[in-house]
Amino acid sequence: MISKIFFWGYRFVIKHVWILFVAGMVTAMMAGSAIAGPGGSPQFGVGQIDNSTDRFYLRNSLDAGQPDLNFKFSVGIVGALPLVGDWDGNGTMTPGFYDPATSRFYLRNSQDAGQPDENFKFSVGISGVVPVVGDWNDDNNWTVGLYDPVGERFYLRNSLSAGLPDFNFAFNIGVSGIVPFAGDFDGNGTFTIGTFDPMTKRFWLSNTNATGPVAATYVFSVGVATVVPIMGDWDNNGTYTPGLNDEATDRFYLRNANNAGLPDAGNFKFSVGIVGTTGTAGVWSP
Ligand SMILES: [Ca+2]
Ligand SMILES: [Ca+2]
Ligand SMILES: [Ca+2]
Ligand SMILES: [Ca+2]
Repeated sequence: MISKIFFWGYRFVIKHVWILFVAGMVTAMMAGSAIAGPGGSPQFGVGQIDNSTDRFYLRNSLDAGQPDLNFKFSVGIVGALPLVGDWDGNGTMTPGFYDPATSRFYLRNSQDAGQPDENFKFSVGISGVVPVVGDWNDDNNWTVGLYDPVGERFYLRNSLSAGLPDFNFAFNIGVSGIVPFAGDFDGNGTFTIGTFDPMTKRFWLSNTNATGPVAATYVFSVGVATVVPIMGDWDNNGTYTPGLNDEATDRFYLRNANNAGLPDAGNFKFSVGIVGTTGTAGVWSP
């Protein structure tokens, strides 16, 4: 019973946490162009995920409007946490789930209903860990990781399979309750990690997947208490920068630089009229 309460309490945190990864991971794609940005590079969009029905609502642009597509991808597990990433390296981000109860990932390579294309357990034997995703080794294929909020330690793996972490390092900033995320903050093709403090809206970024100095830290706040972080390459220049999503209003606040300032990359509401959806971002169309 106690563990159940703990789990649900954690689930709240985790839900926000993974939004970050999702956001963070969201970028590695540099291909294609149905909705091309400048130079034919891929365009980031936003999404809302309805955790109660496992339905994904995706919009291909960074502005208010209707979803360009929606689909249900479910693995039938209550409490599984949704993710998005480019699992097959084709430039398009697709859905997935992480089941905290079994430490198992379920990933799909297309934006539609069906069975997971990848299904594996990645565990570091620690309860309460939350998932992060990204391309840790610059081979275009996004893989998974786990963050332990208690030990402030990241465990990242380069393949979509069971096994040991390829990276295992502390990123200790001495603040409790922080939320992890990932992104390519320096544009070198490799995703690295960061953390966000929901209380102060402070971001800490690292450009290496190892214990080391903080590459950047700044407060990005829009004066809204309930926002959660979402990282993305909003202007298609190759670098991931911060965003904030207010789940209470479904409003996104996006910034094009890794420093304090105004939401110059977007300030808009993307809602599907369902209470309790989780905001996300990604390149949905190659
Ligand atoms: Ca893909
Ligand atoms: Ca990779
Ligand atoms: Ca990088
Ligand atoms: Ca950018």
